[in-house]
Amino acid sequence: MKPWWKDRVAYQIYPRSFRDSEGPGGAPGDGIGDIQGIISRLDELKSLGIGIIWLSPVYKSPGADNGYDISDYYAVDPIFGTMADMERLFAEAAKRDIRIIMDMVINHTSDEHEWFQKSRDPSSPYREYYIWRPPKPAKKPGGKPRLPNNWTGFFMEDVWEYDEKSGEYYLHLFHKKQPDLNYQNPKVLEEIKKIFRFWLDKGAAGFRCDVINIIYKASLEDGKKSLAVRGIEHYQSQEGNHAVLRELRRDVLDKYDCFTVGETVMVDLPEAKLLCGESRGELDMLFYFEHLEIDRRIARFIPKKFKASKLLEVLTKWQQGLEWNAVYLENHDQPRVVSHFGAGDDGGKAGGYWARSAKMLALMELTLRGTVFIYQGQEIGMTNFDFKSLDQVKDVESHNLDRLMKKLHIPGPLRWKWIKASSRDNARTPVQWSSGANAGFSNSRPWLGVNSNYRRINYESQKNDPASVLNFYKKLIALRLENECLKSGAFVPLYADTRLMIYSRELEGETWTALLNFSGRTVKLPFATAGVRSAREPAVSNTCRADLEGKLLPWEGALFHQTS
Ligand code: ISL
Repeated sequence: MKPWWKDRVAYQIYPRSFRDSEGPGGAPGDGIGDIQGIISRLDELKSLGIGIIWLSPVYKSPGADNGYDISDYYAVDPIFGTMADMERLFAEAAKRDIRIIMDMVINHTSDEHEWFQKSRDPSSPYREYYIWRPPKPAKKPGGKPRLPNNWTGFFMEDVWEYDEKSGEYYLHLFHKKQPDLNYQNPKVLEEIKKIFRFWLDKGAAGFRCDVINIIYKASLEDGKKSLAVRGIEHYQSQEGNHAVLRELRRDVLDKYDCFTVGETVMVDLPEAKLLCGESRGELDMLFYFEHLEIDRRIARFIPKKFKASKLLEVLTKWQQGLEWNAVYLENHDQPRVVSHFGAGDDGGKAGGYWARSAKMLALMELTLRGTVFIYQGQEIGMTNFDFKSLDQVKDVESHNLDRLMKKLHIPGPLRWKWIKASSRDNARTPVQWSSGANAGFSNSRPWLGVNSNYRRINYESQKNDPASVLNFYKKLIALRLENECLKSGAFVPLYADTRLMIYSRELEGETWTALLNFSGRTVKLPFATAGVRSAREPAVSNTCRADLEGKLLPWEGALFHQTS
């Protein structure tokens, strides 16, 4: 039987920026989104057609990495609400037939987690929960002791932090307040199983598993010289990592009606097949990054030229290569897609292309094969932040990147350009609900600046406009939900060049053909595809042109339907 999660569209909530509820009696909120705020917007998600919520972390956390540093997996952080609020959220979502998956961060905990605090004592049974090592002896007698190995981390920091109390270093692949757990110790996995069960029993329908392909450190030997994350060959998708995933599935997940989607860093297709092949019993699907990195160097940091042909090549590889895809264009770590692959904010100019390009990208995402994930604000075409200086940016990664670039003597304007293109705060500005104060996100000053375009780009103004980005998403989601071919039909690439992309989806004599222009120029169609030839008018179009006349207008997207 086809699992339920293949028949729904998912929506990611980054709670801090989704919606801040008011204090009692309308008193000012704290400017940080919360669980009550999510509950107050469930009807909007339902009307969009959402059937699954991926909830970014709401657990107790000191917030060094906005909740991806968990200090208590069994408690809700007071900034988001209480456990009773969480229970209400599960219940209210269930009433609307929306299932919630929790974000599970198990590569590391917060350094304020009780396990870590105890593990700082070398004689504690918790010592082996983390990865502690003494310094390496100095190269020459009398020289300085060295770090335990030469690895570099994901946040452009050293991966070893010295702890006075222990007299040793601990490993942290991310922030120093995120020490890595030790999966060579079977006790750690037993703790994780308990945590998984706890949330499944509360009503979770599964998990989004943070950096799940790098949790098992097979060895701590020096890494090969490389620009990006040195040492990764010692922990990326090691056999021990696969074994952990299989054990979690066998002992916990298989006993519930749930699914997992892994966030898998630097993953390639062969590795992905091992992680989520249906017969392997590990993950159900995964988030890869290659399609978002086609116009970036060094992961997402340095921009390079976009080519639609490259995007189609990468999409084809993954669409055809995996049994089932997690389809996404945005998340809380990535730039807004309308700024990344689209025309960006056009300043509200007459004839501007912000809305048209946002719709074209919606058309692409909702006609790919797999379970689609939409990130909060994407459905109204939210754009990258418009901050003017680094002190408005909160993302720890952006600050570390700036420090590193300064060390490398990269000039200020270039540093700022790269931070603007890569900062994770692009996606983290508060959701623009209305043109009111603080974009209707909160009745007090938000924790992170609101994009100044909120008066033009907001939910309220799009809700009743049939031509809005929001209503285009709604229409496409509804179409997809009732059409098996759009969900699971074969993906067939037909044509691409620098600007243009054409592909079809095919199932049992039914064909949908998508034609997409990724540029601000009119482009000639190179040929009339079968689907286009026989269907007179597009079934969906972001320009409403009935006849394409052999060309696509700037940022135009059209979808043709054909049955034989
Ligand atoms: O962002 C990336 C690729 O463009 C990767 O470096 C990777 O996705 C990311 O650093 C890992 O992300 C996840 O784990 C981090 C957390 O800060 C992110 O928010 C989370 O999505 C550590 O828990």
